[in-house]
Amino acid sequence: MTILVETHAHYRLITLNRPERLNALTVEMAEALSAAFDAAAADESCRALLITGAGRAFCAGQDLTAIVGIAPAEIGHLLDHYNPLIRKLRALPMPVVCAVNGVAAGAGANFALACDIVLAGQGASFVQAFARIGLIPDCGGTWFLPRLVGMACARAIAMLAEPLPAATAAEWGMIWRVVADDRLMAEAHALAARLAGGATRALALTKRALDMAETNDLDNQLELERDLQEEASVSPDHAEGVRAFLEKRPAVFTGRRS
Ligand code: LHQ
Repeated sequence: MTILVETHAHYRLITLNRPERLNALTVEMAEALSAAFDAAAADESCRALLITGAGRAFCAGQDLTAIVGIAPAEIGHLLDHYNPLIRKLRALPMPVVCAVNGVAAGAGANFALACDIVLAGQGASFVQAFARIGLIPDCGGTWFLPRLVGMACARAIAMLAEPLPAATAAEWGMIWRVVADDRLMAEAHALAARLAGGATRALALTKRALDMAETNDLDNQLELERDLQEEASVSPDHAEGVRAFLEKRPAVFTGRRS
């Protein structure tokens, strides 16, 4: 199995599972991930996702042994299998946590950056390996990187293709936090569980609003916030949140979408 899916209370753990190849991506794996995202989106009781890698790496990007023999002009078409994944991940109606447990290279690095909250172990690193093999950063890399770290750092990260240690990635704002390697999964599970207990509809709409802010001007963003706030305000979790505040007790959110 190229991925493993484990169900926890209100969230799912997806583990990239080709450790002997540092979890390098194949079309089969992309299809399995796509099906796992669809299943999560269709299940109202799934209120967060946690993604990590098996073994010592997070993901080494495209499996380079799988592109041997493919006509160069066809290689771009491989992205027809990966681009839908990035789109699906961004559109998932729940927060996605990524626990980067080791090296994240090429498309593997950008797959991590596409997630909502990225935690990394101290020993993890991010490598935009593409330049080393005469390719350009894909899977959203050229979009995510400048937005996360600014154009000056994005250019150097993309063109030099040097491993960026997790601590530097956090310092530069590329990821949320670095934790000790032996604490990574405990912290990541705690974060996923906490998000899964949140007001899921509001979190999904927050994700959408922040994504739209990347391209909207302020006027359009204000309009969007009004529309999305209307959607959030009719959710049962909004009513519960206000009730809990007035009754001076912790809110118990259900994540029900209506
Ligand atoms: C691998 C891989 C790998 C196969 C390690 N494939 N076996 C491009 C094309 C078209 C469309 C779709 O999108 C893309 C996007 C991309 O992702 S292009 C970028 C592809 N990725 C890379 O160029 C990274 C290649 N890997 C590396 O640079 C290193 O392996 C890293 C820095 C990830 C880790 O280095 P080490 O920790 O020193 O490990 P290693 O190199 O010894 O790798 C361990 C094994 O994993 C080894 O196999 P072996 O049989 O010798 O034990 C590697 O061959 C294999 N492996 N990455 N992408």
